[in-house]
Amino acid sequence: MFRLFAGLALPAGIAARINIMCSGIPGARWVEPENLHLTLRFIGEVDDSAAEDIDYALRQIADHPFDLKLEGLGTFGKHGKEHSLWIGVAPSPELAHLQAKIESAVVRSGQPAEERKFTPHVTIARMTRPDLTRLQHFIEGNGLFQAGPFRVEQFTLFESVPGNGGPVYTALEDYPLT
Ligand code: 2AM
Repeated sequence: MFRLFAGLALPAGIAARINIMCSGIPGARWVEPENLHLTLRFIGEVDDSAAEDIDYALRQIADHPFDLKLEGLGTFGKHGKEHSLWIGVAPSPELAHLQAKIESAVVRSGQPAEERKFTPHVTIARMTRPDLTRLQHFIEGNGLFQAGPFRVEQFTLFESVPGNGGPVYTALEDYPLT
């Protein structure tokens, strides 16, 4: 069985810049720079045969490279129970287009459709009952964060493997955009 998702890896320089920012919230579990990514489609647990079908479907996607910019910060979770801190993405019709193609391909391969709206983001920390004052300071201090634009020339099928320090993401296959 594999726990899969399709996404974008970040350029190492941008991941390093994000990593420098990642401190100052007690209890936050910061994502290691090599694990920073943007999820395009969470797939979940599948067996070997389904993984092959997904890989085949993703290989059929034809799309163009495009530029993408990261900007801003946000959280998921109700006020007081924020559980996820993320960097946002500047509006990108090209990213939405690629995401829609990936969604169709994954469904064509036999997986159930994703019901939730696509909210592009790069999770930088996971939190349990964060110190709200420190979280607020972090967001105010880093809210103008921007990175890129950088060129997106491929997307990737990742495997998520649980580890002691949080999940580790391994790239299984890259799909070039040409
Ligand atoms: P997150 O960054 O917002 O936590 C690998 O786990 C990736 O898939 C992560 O980027 C995670 O999003 C996303 N993910 C994990 N579980 C998910 C789920 N049940 N539904 C949608 N996305 C999920």
